[in-house]
Amino acid sequence: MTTTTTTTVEPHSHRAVPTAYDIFNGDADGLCALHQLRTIEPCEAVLVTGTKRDIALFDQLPEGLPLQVTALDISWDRNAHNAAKVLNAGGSVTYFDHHAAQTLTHHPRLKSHIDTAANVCTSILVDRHLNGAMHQWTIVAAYGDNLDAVADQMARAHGCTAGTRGALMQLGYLLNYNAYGESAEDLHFHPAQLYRSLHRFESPLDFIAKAYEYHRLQEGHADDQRALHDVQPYASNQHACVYLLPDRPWARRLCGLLANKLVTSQGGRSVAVLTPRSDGDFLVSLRIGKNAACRADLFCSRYPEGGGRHTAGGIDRLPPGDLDQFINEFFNYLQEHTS
Ligand SMILES: [Mn+2]
Repeated sequence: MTTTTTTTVEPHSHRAVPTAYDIFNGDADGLCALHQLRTIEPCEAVLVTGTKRDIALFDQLPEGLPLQVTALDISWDRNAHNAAKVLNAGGSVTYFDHHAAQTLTHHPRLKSHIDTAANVCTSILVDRHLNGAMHQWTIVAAYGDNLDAVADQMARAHGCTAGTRGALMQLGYLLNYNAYGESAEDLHFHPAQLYRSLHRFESPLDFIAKAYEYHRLQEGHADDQRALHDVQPYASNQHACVYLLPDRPWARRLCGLLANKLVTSQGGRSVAVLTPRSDGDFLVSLRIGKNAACRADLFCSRYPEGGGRHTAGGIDRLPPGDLDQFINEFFNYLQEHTS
């Protein structure tokens, strides 16, 4: 039996075309930032979000309309071109972010709250804007964005008990974990769904105690950790280990976090984690261990879709035929830069 769904548009509908858009990174920081902002400054907006790697979200906006866009936790530089289109069409843009913004310009309808200091995340910028009205969610976001020392300090200043601090940390970690995957299909929850769930809770402790989504994330994370137990290095020497993960959603969720975890447990050795993409190529997450005096971004940028930061880099696409050569080059690079 076939079921057909039809949408009927009322000819004299007074419903306006939506013009307000909230666009945000689907990680802990993006979720917590929008939740705080929309609890204190409510707005019926269309949500645009995705995985942690989906940064160029302005691409998804309709063109040529005077939209009212609020953007959170996505780099200005990656969206500058399409943000300018919104402004040129008569729209307005409010921007909260802590990533690269070297191309930031002034415009009468652009309100930017951008600070690229290492000790802030987007939720901290929203927290400043709202005078700390929902501070516990900022603490969750800081833990989720790997700003543990900043989060600890905020939790102490806020008078959190050790138990509360631990719970907020775990929530930040799990919200962040949910955002990792090649596409939204790999995630336990689409970040828009996770946002709608947590937006019902003024206190993160109530979300932890009552939300189905929180318990599902705890279970999903535990299942993924069990799957990881069977993973062995594909190749290794005294300088580095290379891991090849199976073609499974859990592997695409964990690859970035796994690389972070492995590099701290390998006695200073460097690590590359290769995860099969849905198109057959590999995604590479690479971390330089403390024994080596070299840079992950410099090594990764030898490859067409590679880049990153000093200690953490990645290659978006490595053809399987290049696997052996990649391993040789990685091992040689570390050999040259380890005393
Ligand atoms: Mn962030």
